Amino acid sequence: QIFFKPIQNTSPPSPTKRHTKISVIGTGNVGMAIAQTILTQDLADELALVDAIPDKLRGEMLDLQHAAAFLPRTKILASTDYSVTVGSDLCIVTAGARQIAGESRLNLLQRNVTMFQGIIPPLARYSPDAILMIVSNPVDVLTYVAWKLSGFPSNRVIGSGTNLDSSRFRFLIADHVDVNAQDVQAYIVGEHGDSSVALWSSISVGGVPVLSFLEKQQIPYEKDALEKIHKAVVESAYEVISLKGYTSWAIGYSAANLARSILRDQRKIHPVSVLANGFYGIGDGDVFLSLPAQLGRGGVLGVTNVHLTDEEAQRLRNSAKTISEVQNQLGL
Ligand code: 6V0
Repeated sequence: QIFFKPIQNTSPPSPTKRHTKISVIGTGNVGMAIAQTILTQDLADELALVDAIPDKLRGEMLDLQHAAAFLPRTKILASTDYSVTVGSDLCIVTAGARQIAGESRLNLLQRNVTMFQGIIPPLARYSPDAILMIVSNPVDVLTYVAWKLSGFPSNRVIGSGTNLDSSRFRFLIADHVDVNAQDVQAYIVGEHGDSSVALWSSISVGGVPVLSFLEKQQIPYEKDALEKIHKAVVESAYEVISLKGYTSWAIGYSAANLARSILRDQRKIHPVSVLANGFYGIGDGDVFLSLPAQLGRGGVLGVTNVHLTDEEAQRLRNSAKTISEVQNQLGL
């Protein structure tokens, strides 16, 4: 009112422009990489940050707010109290316990489950219509845990899953044939991490299906060479962690990429962790793992019926079995 004289008799703001709110839970390396990508890509009108450590949280909020002059306008809030997340369209959970030296994976998981018991119910209470995106590891099991604890329908609970693994895969193939990674279509599905499944028959470069092209041209290729690329994808996360201590930038872009597809109703297909029962012969118990899923404002809109070889389908079912066995030990 001091600097601007309001214009009288203007029409009310257009009702078609929705106010979009994203909450990020856990402001560690991953949470902050996601937050800053969301800001630079102008994905939200309001961004709420939550963490258990108040000083670090306030420091991160101020640091981001100080970039306001260089960014699209976004209101940034932060609190250790979940009321700050009220009315979110999308809640991204990155909070995770750090592995203690000598601790088993199962024990670490159990600690993360206890942590989720304090995170998911208040998130669901304050934003009953939100979509939950889980990033914390082990992401497939924790997405299942979030689904159970939230009481949300499964289409509104998604794990970031192998969207990142697939991006690493596309980068390696693109690097190999010297093209833009955005022109490479390739999916890794299944469990995020060690037992993930590369869908070789799905690879195309600029619309050309690679394996059938090689076969038609009678260009020999070694199955071993393909396996090596997949192995490099699996090992790349370990390599980054051994070199810089954590991974952040790629998961930041990966999660923001999913946020865009969801909030802007892009209906794009992403390999993400979804409730997988009934797809590709996966049947024993409720299990979340990554399948190529179409994402939009309603969350998961459907799962693509990609062609899997018998071996790929079997590997996927093995992945499901491994995840299901871990879940059964949690007593949820
Ligand atoms: P980090 O830097 O230790 O950050 C974790 C954050 O969580 C810290 O700021 C903690 O204070 C906070 N936190 C701990 N307990 C709570 C709680 N109860 N409530 C709210 N906040 C809490 O870890 P980093 O950011 O590197 O990783 C976070 C998680 O992401 C880990 O589980 C990683 O394994 C996982 N990642 C998942 C990836 C994926 O592709 N799905 C990729 C990279 C990392």
